Amino acid sequence: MDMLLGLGANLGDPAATLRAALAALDRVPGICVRRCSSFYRTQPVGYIDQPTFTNAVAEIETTLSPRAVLGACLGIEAALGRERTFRNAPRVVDIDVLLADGAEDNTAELTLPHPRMRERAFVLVPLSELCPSLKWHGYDFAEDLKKVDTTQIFERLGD
Ligand code: PH2
Ligand code: MG
Ligand code: MG
Repeated sequence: MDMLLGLGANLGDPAATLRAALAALDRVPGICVRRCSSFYRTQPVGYIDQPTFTNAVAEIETTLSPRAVLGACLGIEAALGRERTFRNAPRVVDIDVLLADGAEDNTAELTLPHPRMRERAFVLVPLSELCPSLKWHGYDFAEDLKKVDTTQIFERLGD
């Protein structure tokens, strides 16, 4: 099954941490990281008074369920030093499950597609780099991208 993950970081060395997170994901049995977008420097959304973020979207192939992948993501966040304080707070790394092939989910732990991804330039811009014309269960992410404020994307950093 293919899944898309959103990665974000704004404490420490964000680019190095995103690379470490991708390597750690690839080491999880049953997860293979296929591709990752460029890294983008982005304006904080939600809670504004915090450092600039570095964001990316990665495509994985996995034999695991979305919830098991989420569990792996949370474990990697903790191993890389994430501390949870308040919602939208600065973080060493955040790894979100955005979409899973064919799977919808709506539980307290995990909602798929990610409920806020369609309004977030920091997700849609890297997503469109990987999958320029992705449609999913009636959603059209290229159309969503036209509606968001892409001035929140300051810079494409390569990877
Ligand atoms: N993540 C959030 C809230 N706000 N802003 C940017 N630019 N990038 C993020 O990854 C991000 C955010 C909640 O997870
Ligand atoms: Mg998260
Ligand atoms: Mg998040």
